[in-house]
Amino acid sequence: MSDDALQACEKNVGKKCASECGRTLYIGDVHGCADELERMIDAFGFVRGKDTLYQTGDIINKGPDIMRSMKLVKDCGILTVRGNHEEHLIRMMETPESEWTDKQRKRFKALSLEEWTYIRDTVKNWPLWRETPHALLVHAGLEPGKSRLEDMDPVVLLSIRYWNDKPWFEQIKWNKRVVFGHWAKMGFVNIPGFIGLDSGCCYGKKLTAWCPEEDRFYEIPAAREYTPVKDKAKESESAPCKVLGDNSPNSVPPKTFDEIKAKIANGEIAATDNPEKAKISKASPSISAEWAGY
Ligand SMILES: [Mn+2]
Repeated sequence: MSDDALQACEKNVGKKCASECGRTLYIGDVHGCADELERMIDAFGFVRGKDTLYQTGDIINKGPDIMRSMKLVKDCGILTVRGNHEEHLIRMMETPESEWTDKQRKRFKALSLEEWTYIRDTVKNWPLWRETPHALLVHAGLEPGKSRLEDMDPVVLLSIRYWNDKPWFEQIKWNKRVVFGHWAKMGFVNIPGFIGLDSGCCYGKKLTAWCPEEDRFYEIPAAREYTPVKDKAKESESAPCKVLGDNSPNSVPPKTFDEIKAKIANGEIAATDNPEKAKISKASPSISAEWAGY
């Protein structure tokens, strides 16, 4: 920084001076990849008390070091939003253990009850979205057809990818840039009005971040593949169908993820009399399948 700029900056102490004095970094989905998160913060040259860090949610699960990721969030004052994984944890801990799925049981074994309780109590305070100076920050995306965030279903904000078979961001006009994560398979997105930062670090790809002041993206390659990319269809082949109260003796449980999505799309297993929920099921069966336990 030039001397003049520095002086101007010092005169402005207490005023907004972000472009000279502080920078901002928006970081994608971490999923327990604490090494890569730490290297990202170093690569950016984060200065405590001066720079601001944001993150797209999904700090927990999948990767090797969930507690250390949580600690970095706390120690660096990272401003996060809630991801679907954090939301699932909150809801799971409100559910009796006897009702947990095998997948939930397996995930829970990664840490102690005390650790999960600490995480749950922390992530409960994470908002579904943040209005920041440069963008609207949200975990997955926005619900097409609605203009107010308050009117959007939280489940959609946390889980949307496709909506009527097209990416959600092709169906949204927003008055501000939207920064999101969640969609590792789509990967890095940088189109006018939208920045998608989940580049699949836990799948051995990379952690991506955006600095608006420098108009620059940062990338940290994953040290290794921490978790395999799962084939949801295969995974659900033997999964019992516990979808939304379908206990009729003649019901045949769906065998594949596509089958589940199809059944939800044509209303067979999305037993809901809530028209808003029914609309979501139709436009994005994956969202309903995920929240029904798949
Ligand atoms: Mn997610």
